[in-house]
Amino acid sequence: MNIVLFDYWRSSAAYRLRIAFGLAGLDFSIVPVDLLKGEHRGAENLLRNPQGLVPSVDIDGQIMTQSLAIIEYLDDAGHHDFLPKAPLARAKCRALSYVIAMETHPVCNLSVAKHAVANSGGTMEMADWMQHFIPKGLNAFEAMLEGNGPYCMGDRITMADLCLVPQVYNARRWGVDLSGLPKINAIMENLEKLPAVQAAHPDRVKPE
Ligand SMILES: N[C@@H](CCC(=O)N[C@@H](CS)C(=O)NCC(=O)O)C(=O)O
Repeated sequence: MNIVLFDYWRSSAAYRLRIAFGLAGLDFSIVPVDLLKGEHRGAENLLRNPQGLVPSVDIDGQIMTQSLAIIEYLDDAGHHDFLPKAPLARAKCRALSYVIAMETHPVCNLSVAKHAVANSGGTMEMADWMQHFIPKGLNAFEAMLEGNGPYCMGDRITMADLCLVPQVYNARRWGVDLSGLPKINAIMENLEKLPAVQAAHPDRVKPE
């Protein structure tokens, strides 16, 4: 299988996929798309990703977008189990994932946050925006965690963990206080021991 990830090192959604490929033992190459230079809005990226976002993935010539859809594809296609098999647990895993990927991450997207700050009349900085929205999501995520780990859905790493790692990275980056989230902190400690999670860290893939 030939996999190319069109990646931005600090993109949460791309980070999810780097962890997924690593855990699945799938080799992939990276083509950087620099968000700071606006490359995501360029013609080449729009052909791959009409939303003008990263990541996109080319798997054996098939271009795919939307990180959660790609993670579910890897599960459906039998490359790695990223969701529990039982329908109820599967739904709960998706619910945790969506708290981050559908409610928290989209409002903290660079273009959204920049727009809000630019129109705040100087009353708000980027960190204020992040420190408002990231805790909302992570507090809910913490409350929804049912077991005692070691991972979000118990013994196996799932899509929910793949969503959590980049969101916590962002929380730390923006100075969000995570001290009131004991379950998340314990799960992160377990996840951060894994070579696939370590290898996917933004600092490890940041272009020179
Ligand atoms: N739901 C999409 C989200 C993709 C997304 O929001 N990508 C961000 C980086 S994490 C992006 O390209 N942002 C560019 C911008 O905001 O202009 C996915 O999961 O793939």
